Amino acid sequence: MATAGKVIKCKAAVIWEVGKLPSLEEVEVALPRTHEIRVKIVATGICRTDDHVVNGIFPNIDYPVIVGHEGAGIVESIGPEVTCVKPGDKVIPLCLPQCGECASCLNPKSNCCLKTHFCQSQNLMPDKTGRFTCRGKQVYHFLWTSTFSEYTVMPEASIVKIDDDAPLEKVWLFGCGFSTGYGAAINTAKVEPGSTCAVFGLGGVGLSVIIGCKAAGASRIIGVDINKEKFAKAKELGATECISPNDFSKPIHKVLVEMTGLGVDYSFEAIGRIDTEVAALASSCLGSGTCVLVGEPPSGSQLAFDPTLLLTGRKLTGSLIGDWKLKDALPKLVSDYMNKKCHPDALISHMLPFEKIAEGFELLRAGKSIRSVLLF
Ligand code: COD
Ligand code: ZN
Ligand code: ZN
Repeated sequence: MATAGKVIKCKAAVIWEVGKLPSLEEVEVALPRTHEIRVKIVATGICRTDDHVVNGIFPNIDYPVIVGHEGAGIVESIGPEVTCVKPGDKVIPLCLPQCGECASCLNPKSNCCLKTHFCQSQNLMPDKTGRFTCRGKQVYHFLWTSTFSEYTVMPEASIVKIDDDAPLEKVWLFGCGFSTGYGAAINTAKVEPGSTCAVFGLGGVGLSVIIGCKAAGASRIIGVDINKEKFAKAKELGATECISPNDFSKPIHKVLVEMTGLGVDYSFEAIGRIDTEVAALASSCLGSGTCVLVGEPPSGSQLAFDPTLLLTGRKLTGSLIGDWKLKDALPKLVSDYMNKKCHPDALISHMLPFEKIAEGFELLRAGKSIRSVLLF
């Protein structure tokens, strides 16, 4: 492409400091170095995690930063020794890397690559230098994706080629929200046909859990959210009932236990709060229930609960990006989408030009959107 080998000037949204919404800027994007790829982002969604960085509750972030981790685009150019993609390929950036070499990547039971931000910083490229500058200042990367920039750079561990015919304005959903929730149900919980499920939080991630529970054949799926405006979509996607904790004087876990006898077979927390994590655990069935934590509470949080909840046979586990090894899984998920085997499109509530990113954040904060997609 004509831009290959040159520094690119393009639009991006920069969070200059905690508490400030991403501001539209012109940034410079340097050339990709060895084992790096520069990508033209076509579409990117806004996830609550991006807002967590705005609010300073995501751990170990350096500011100014360009966030965005649900995106899809086209390879613009590649650095030396890149073999996994070529210019022109359609790709999805991976918010959870798969380096293919670390102990986790070599362990078939783990997707928690040791290059993820849980193990080391992803605020700069692996060689500890950045590719973004704005107004003469270095701007940091986020999760090696930074999809709120028209052009972005990522290492080979954080990118995967997808089907040439995939619609980029749709399949960005597989970069986080849909894969995270859907995988929590089918990979982590392994929901069984005829089972009962409760899903706490009916945002894009919780709704994707519902899609997964339904696909797995659950017979009863109870959505839990304080925002009743989320109920219609949850029911459209497979929830059989929806309840709001605000409608009951007793704790919500007691309501769920009464509704189901001994509690649900599978409960999921897709909010990222300590109190709802404990409520989800206490809602799961005595003797055999499984509770899956999907949301990540603010950094430094500690979970406290009565251990007899576990001694009496409940299992508590967590799910990171749906337990997928993303580089292996996403091409298949995208081809399932192309073959109409899964339908996350209903999660896209708003389509906006990239310049309206602030409106996208406002819709998320007001509880009016599920996923807003920003188009470059
Ligand atoms: N009780 C019930 N519902 C609640 C409560 C409450 N006390 N508080 C909020 N809710 C509801 C909101 O009304 C909303 O409908 C829903 O919970 C949350 O939805 P969103 O749209 O804000 O969030 P999502 O679906 O985009 O993301 C949720 C996550 C849990 C993934 C996110 O917040 C998170 O914890 N991210 C970090 C974990 C991670 O890394 N995940 C993968 C990459 S994002
Ligand atoms: Zn996300
Ligand atoms: Zn790895």
